[in-house]
Amino acid sequence: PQPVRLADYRPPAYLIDEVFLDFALEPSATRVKARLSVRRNGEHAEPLILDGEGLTTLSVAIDGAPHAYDESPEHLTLAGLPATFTLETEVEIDPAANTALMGLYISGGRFCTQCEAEGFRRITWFLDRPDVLARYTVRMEADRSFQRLLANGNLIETGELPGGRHYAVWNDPFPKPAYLFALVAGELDELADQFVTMTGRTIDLRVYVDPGMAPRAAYAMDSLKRAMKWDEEAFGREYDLDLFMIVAVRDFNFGAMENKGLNIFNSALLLADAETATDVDYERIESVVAHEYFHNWTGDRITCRDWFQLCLKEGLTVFRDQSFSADMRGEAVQRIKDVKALRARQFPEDAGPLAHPVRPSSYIKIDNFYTATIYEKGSEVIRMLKTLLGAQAFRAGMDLYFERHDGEATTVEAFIQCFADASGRDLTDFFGWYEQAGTPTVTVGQRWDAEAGTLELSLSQTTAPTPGQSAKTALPLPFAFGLLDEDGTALRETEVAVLDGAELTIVVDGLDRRPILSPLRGFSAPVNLVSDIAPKDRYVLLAADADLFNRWEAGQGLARDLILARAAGRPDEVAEERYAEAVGRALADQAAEPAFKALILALPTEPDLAMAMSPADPAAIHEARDALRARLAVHLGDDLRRLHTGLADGGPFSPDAASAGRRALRNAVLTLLAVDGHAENVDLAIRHFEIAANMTDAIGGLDALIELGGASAETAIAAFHKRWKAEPLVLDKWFAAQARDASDEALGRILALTAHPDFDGRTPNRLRALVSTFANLNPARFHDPSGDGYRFVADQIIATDAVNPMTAARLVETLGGWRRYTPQLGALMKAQLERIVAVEGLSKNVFELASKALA
Ligand code: DPP
Ligand code: ZN
Repeated sequence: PQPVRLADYRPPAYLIDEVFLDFALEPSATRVKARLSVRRNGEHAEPLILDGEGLTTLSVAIDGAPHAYDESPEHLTLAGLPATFTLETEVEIDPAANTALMGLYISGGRFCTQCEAEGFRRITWFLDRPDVLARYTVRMEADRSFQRLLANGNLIETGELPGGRHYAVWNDPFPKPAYLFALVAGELDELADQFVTMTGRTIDLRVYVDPGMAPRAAYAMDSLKRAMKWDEEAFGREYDLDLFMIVAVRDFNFGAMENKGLNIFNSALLLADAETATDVDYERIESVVAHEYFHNWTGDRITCRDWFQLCLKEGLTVFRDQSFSADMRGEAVQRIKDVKALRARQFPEDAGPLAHPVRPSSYIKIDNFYTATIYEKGSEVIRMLKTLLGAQAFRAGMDLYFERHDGEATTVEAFIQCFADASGRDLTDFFGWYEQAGTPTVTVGQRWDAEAGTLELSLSQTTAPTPGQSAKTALPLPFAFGLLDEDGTALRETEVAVLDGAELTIVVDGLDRRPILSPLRGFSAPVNLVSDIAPKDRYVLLAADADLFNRWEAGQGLARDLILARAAGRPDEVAEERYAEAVGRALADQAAEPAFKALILALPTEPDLAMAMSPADPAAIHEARDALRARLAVHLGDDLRRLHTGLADGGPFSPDAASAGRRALRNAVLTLLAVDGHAENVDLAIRHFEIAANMTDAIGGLDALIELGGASAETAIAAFHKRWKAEPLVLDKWFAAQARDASDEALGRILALTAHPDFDGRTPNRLRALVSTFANLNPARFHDPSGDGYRFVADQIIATDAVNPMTAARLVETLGGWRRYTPQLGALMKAQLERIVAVEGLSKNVFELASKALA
């Protein structure tokens, strides 16, 4: 397959201004008539080349008369065209057979669509590229059993038809690219509400869900209203249509999709109640509902010129949703969670064969670039921009962007130019963050001159080569830091220095005591930090840093060094005791929030540790990490059990951040105790599970019992299944809990779960619950020395590729880091990648990632 390159971008040869679509919906044979008002773009005699995939063409006419055309599997070519004309086509498609879940498909007996990135071409012949913006009118008819007929924009007309059929006509007044088209038809319950905007307009809000599920949409609706309000206050953005709809479907490749006026959600990210959803689910629902809503301005009103600009809408919208979540749930806790996610997913990507810039310059399948780099690192870049410019100039730049580019399909350059113009700053070097892949390493050295009372900080940065980019340049980055004394008293408040070259020296004077450096506060730049801060100083930071992120970071750094020393065969028991005592003090801190303490209590994850060990030995990491957990569990045992009891909450469930924080801490305590099979801990876990009044506690209990193993684990697994077998979203959690089982004997059982009658790999949620959870969150068993874990994931990739290439490709990255592991493991991983690329008829999606992972 040939890559597409940014350098080859050309404006479209034709533009489409108006689209009229008429759908005769039938599950296995849907007819789609399209009437397009087409206009030649400039003076030329080029043909019109339309995109299509899997379409059966029935007719083609120009201005009402049949017209000759050339048809290939992916293109329809028309020559000899006037400057403006109407093109009419009719095609037939088979939604029932659409297992790739791109284009028009059926989920749970309902028609729904997914068109980003290139799914619209599976519906009709079109210029399926984001820089072709058109106004859409959509008529659809179907059997009346497909009760609701929904599309983008405003409902214009509905009516009955003979033969038990009905129809609806929708019009979307805002020009949009085809990837934002959506259609839904089927039986759905409705949750209705309203929102009054800042200018006093009343917007009708509708959430559509499976029959009987409307009560579970309440939290999504509440999140939506808060997001609408927040976008007005934080960015001055008001909603534009009179109606905003969200539909939940079970089978979905993404988490959710921002189609204009008609967002479509994976039901896992929409439905919640106390019994069936965890606090983590609530948190994600809040942030994803906000994310898709925020796309209305950053994505829909202003869209991408081409798919290389994906971060223009995604990085920016993630930054917006993270800012929203910080305001809803607390800045420090949110920041820690965001950085944990960045390190878990983006740092390994940036350090491996699939590393790419935030704005890539070539791709084979754009579907493969919905990555942590585009999203999470893309957001970090915007965060740095805000830190560098200050909140006011940042807002001015955003305002200018909305004013200047509303209604356009634009580029990252144009976006950054708005900030340069609004602030008067030269952002040429900053643009390097979009073009250079790899995580910079920032090294900070200190020289303390007691006599002079000065601290000299020397900062330097380097970035290791990444595929296709051997030479790297230094990128400007904000380095926020503060100083404390040995008692934890602040000597200097946070200051932001700019490391805008390879090196920078900062001198702080007027210090009357030896300062302790609190570096990179709030994780002010997405870098790996290397510092010479001594453990005793890190304990001061852990206890007293005014920057809560750095308090957490100090604890993580201490734990990481202890675990890695153990993994290397050099355990330091005295230091481990000291760490356990410090964690005990942090837990006793009355001023700290439970949500924060829960984060303090969690040791660095195994994948995180693997990034810090070269070559990585997952078995040694797992064992060493458990040894430190055991030390904490034993050392703090009584305190932890008391805390567990004290945090028990008898009142009614509330998903608010404070209540969720208490549950998080109580479950973190249980997680820690589960490493120690002491009878008291087993009893505690059994009770925790049995009396759980919400899903957060039920899953916490189930995880703990599975880790403790034995008969009580079997009982819990069976009881959970019995109770929840009719609830697909909860059953996903049952699969995931078992996929996380790291015990030595677990592998056989996990692999056998694909044969369970409830396992269906065609449902992406179920597949991810088992296979992604296993590969990403169970490193001890995924990296089992037998290689069976790798083989299992490869089997699933190959099997899934035949039905849903996009979802299959998402699993390839789990094998991509093979060079970072011990030679024995690396060879086994590589062998599976080789097996994958050798498969005949492999999709472009999987081929691109697997072959790059091997290169
Ligand atoms: N639905 C995906 C997202 O919102 C792709 N746009 O990020
Ligand atoms: Zn998005």
